[in-house]
Amino acid sequence: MPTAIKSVLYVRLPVWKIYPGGVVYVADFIHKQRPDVKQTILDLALVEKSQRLAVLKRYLLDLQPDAVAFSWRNMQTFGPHPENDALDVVMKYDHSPKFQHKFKAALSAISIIYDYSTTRLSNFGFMKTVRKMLPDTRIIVGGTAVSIFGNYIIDKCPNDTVVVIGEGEEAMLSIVDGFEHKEGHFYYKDHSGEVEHFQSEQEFDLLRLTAVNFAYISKIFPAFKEYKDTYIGVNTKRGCPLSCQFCLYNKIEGSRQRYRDPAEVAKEIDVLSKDYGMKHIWFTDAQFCATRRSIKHVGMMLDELITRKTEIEWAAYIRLNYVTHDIAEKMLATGLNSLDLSFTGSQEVIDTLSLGYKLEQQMEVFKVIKDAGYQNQKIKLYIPLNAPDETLETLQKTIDRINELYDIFGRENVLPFIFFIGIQPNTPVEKRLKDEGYLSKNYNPLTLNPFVIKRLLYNPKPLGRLIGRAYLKAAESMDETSDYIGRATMENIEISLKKLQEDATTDLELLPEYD
Ligand code: B12
Ligand code: SF4
Repeated sequence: MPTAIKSVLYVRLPVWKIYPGGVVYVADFIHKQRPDVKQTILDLALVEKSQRLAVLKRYLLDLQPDAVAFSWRNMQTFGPHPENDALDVVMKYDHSPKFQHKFKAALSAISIIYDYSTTRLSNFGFMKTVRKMLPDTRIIVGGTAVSIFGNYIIDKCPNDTVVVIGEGEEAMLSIVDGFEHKEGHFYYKDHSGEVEHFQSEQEFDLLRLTAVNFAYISKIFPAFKEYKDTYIGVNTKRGCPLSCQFCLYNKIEGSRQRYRDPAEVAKEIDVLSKDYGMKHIWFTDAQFCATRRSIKHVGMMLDELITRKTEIEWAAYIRLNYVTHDIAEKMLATGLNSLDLSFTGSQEVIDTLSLGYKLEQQMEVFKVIKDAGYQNQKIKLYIPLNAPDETLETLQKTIDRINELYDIFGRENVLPFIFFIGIQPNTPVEKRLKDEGYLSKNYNPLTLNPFVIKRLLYNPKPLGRLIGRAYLKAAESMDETSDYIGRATMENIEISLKKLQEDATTDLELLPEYD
């Protein structure tokens, strides 16, 4: 007879402090379906590194849970940008003409990789500790890292572990119910170490995800209040039907967009704001405005927030194509704090990356947002600089478009993020770069080899050098009075492009060293 689980300890594995939205949704769903199950959330992101193992052991001894459910968010975090040290390290190592800079960068790289590998080992160590202290407890591991690297993780887990891929609600419910009637998508390593792979036909119906009961959550997760002044993740939908070449969100969440009830989403946010003083919301949808249909849903949800007079500031990954004047007004009225979007100023690069929109239309929508009551919100441009097929001409086009955005919104409000394509497993761009020989056919995406890791941040020659040196020059001149590093980098690129034009050459080797 399968034994139903009576108690679950959720352990959120360490990350840089960020609200653990995934675990909260899973625990809330289980509580609504099986209110008798006793649940506790331990968030190791909030525990000193040196104390984590001891705290976990104490929880295991005190609670003796029937199941320990780990949530693993990040595993391969190399998607650096100007607010992340790793970008500086890679740039200096690859493009600084100064030996001492390269040497220091190499040392920093060793320490970043050491940290990266020890975090991974210690996470598996936590699972082994559970197995040792509580041999009959079922171990479950879920979260985005697991959704991407599930078969690697199942290999390293102790026996009797379920590794849940993608959404956790249904899989967790079937585990809690005794794991006889299986649901969701998972790998199960049984008591003898044999691995079973299961994927149910049905996708989770998001209408079942009603507003989180935060009164319950704050009881089982007392550290919840420590997130008061951070961005709280709220899901309004899951899935993305688009297929941008570098992206795997559509694989993590599925390609069919499914929606929550807009009134339930608004209620969730209203409670966060009014009862818990949590006023910063990040809509953690893979894409907040992907399609015409999803824009309607966004509109309904924003209407609900307006009716409730909910006071928040919010952000999300936003595509502009379908944003109308009416939607823009609602976005601004409900507290849009920044516009975070992928941006390139060249239709050629948009098409190469299959981003699926027209640049001209996107530029028009920027003006619509300006006219709809824009008030100095930041415009954050995640620029896939030096993407495959980028040329001197496409770079110049991007600079021209950014200059247009400075004119529309004011230079100080536009933040070009120097962002490169991070090559991710099973994406079209990965396939292309394997076919072209840039990556070896059997490279390991979780390698600790710094030279392969560096290649996964796609910034190849010859433009890589021009961009790298423009960035380093900008970084070197930074002080509190300086321009934002992304803007300064784009300006340096523009200066280099002008120089090439004056010299009537496309030979990048002829550019002077930056110092
Ligand atoms: C929104 C988002 C952000 C926002 C987050 C805002 C916020 N306050 O929450 C911002 C922009 C800040 C951000 C930053 C970063 N992010 Co991010 N982000 C996402 C995104 C799009 C959604 C994550 C999310 O919250 N989803 C909604 C919640 C409800 O879902 P969930 O957490 O996945 O939980 C579900 C399942 O995973 C599962 N589950 C989770 N835990 C458990 C536990 C158990 C036991 C079970 C059964 C199931 C389960 O069930 C949950 C409900 O169904 C994902 C991509 C994606 N589409 O998933 C990337 C993603 C998570 N990010 C990623 C990365 C790398 C980062 C950064 C490191 C980037 C960088 N270099 O700076 C930083 C790190 C931030 C940090 N402190 O850790 C990676 C992580 C995986 C990896 N490659 O290692 C992802 C997958 C994107 C990618 N390209 O690979 N991110
Ligand atoms: S729209 Fe966003 S989430 Fe969807 S495939 Fe493109 S990059 Fe990924």
